[in-house]
Amino acid sequence: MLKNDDKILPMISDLTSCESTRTMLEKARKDGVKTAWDRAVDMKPCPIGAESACCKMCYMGPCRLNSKTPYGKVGVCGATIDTIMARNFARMVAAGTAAHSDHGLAILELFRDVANGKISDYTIKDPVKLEDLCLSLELDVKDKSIPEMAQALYEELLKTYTQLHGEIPFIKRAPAKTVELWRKHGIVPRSAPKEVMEIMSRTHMGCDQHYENITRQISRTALADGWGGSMIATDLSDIMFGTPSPVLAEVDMGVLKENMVNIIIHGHEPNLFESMLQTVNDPFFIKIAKEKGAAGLNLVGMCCSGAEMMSRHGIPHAGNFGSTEAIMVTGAVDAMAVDIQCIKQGLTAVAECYDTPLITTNPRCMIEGALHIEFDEHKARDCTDEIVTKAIARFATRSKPVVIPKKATKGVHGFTYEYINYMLGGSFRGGYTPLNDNIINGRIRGVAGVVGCVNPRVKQDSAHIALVRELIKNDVLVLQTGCSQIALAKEGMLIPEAAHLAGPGLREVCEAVGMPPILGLGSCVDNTRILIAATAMVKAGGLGHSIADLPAAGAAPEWMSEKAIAIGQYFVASGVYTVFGVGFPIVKGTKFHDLLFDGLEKQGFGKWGHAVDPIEMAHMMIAHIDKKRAALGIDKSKERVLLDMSDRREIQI
Ligand code: SF4
Ligand code: MSK
Repeated sequence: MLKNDDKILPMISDLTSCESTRTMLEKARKDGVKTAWDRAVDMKPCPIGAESACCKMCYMGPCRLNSKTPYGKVGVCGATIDTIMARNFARMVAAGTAAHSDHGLAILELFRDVANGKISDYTIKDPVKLEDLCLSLELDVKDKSIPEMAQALYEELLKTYTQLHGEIPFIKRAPAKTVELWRKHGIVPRSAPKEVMEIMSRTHMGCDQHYENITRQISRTALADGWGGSMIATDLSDIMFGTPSPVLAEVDMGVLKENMVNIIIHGHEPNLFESMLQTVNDPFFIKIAKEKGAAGLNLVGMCCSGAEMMSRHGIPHAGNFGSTEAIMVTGAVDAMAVDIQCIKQGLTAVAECYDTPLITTNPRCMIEGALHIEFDEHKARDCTDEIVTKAIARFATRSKPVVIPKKATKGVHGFTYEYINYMLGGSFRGGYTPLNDNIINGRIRGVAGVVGCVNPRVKQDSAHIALVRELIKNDVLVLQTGCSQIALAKEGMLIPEAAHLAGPGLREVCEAVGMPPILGLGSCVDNTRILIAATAMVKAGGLGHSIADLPAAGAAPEWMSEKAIAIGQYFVASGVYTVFGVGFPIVKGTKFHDLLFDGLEKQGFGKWGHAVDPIEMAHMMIAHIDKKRAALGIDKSKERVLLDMSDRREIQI
């Protein structure tokens, strides 16, 4: 067991709003186990690094500039604060784009092998979406079989990874005016690897040293994420594993069961989880678990692959990124298997304390001290069967006391662009017109995407919850993904009954449709569902001609990852005002800051915003929504006019 140092530790109630995580952090302190929150106390953020005012692009430095007097000094090579910050920001966007695009490529290759029959464990579950996607890319589907359509789609989408010139395929799905803006600024992505490579090359010492030019490449790269790698990951996963539709699911640590073998999957790619679902439903393994005294096998998710599986299959979810160490303190986790992204190295030490096997499964993500059992989709069950065997063995020899928080909150998850289309218009008249109409008539003030991580520098979940409450109270419909969605799910707010917390207009719409005022759309890669929903709003008419015209805004109040910065930038480049909490890795008052927070909007894009206080953040977003409503001429509520018969005769149709 690790020992707590003799120092004053923060109150656990100040660390997290999640009751279960709080209970586990108290136990962790008693058990002498350290988590990210303890390490955050020990690790004061470097104030210069926090604002990207340092450069280590070459060994004449590293050079540290003073963020108090940002123009008082330059690097040894002469690089200014704007060059240094833009290069650092660019590399964050490149890393985030690479992460999502790599995930997308893995899904694309899986899709190819499912289509050509080399992988038989998965199938094409949503042929309607397959055909729709082909049509949206103007592919010829006439007389084509499902495998033929899949092959054509694969070949088209492969351009997202191979093309050196031209435009990535999914650009065809964006509103024409938005694409026109991208073309005008020369930022339509060619392919994800090309854009990431170019960022790395342009940010090398002595290359691109104009923050405005670097910013163009930042946007181009981020667009390759949102309209490229991430979108491929979402849409092909839907085609293979099923497009989600609303499903009731439980969220929080109470989904663990003391008398069952508890297996947690944590990460981002859905394929490991899909195969695990087959293993835990295999009568052979259920029988073995029972022979060892368990009531059965209990598969639960965490983080984003958990959010995806919850959306598709209603699989219980145990908590977001912040709780992945804390959950092992229950002593009830018989195996935690991980794939890629947002997997803390600190998990190994906690796993060791509770004799929980921590199993890495992906060759792109090994962790020193974890057991590696490689997952290969061509023989997927080899890996998942072995993980379950290890979990059963751990259950049979459980030696640590088991303490499971009781809380598990039911909520409705699994909304998608497709389901919203159906929900608002029905099977035959599906469409976004009813949503637009309710925005135009002012019942719904606007739409907000509240997404992203949790971060031990912020009281876990607190900013997400406060922000979303304030938005819906002000008649803003909220779309959610990732760890943010899980925060609100634990709070019990992803249910239609939460409409009573909404303003009168939003409440009326929610009650009429029977929907929650907060729609959960899945994992962080599924933010692309928001892009497509925004596009559908533009195309439905009445709210302008580009995404930038919509009364909409986005936020990531507790962000931490480079992926979050890439997502933020692709929303900004697509036309959305995007507000981040915690801190912002740019020095205020600099030219680069002015460009991101103001100049981009003047060019026709969205822009960045920053606030730590969630209520302030909500009102920044609402003010922006109101500004867009005014620009559309829908800011004045129309008076109800009562017409008599002579008035009616005057109306010309
Ligand atoms: Fe310093 Fe310039 Fe080298 Fe950066 S590239 S470390 S600013 S000398
Ligand atoms: S897992 S990127 S902490 S949302 Fe997608 Fe959560 Fe952020 Fe990771």
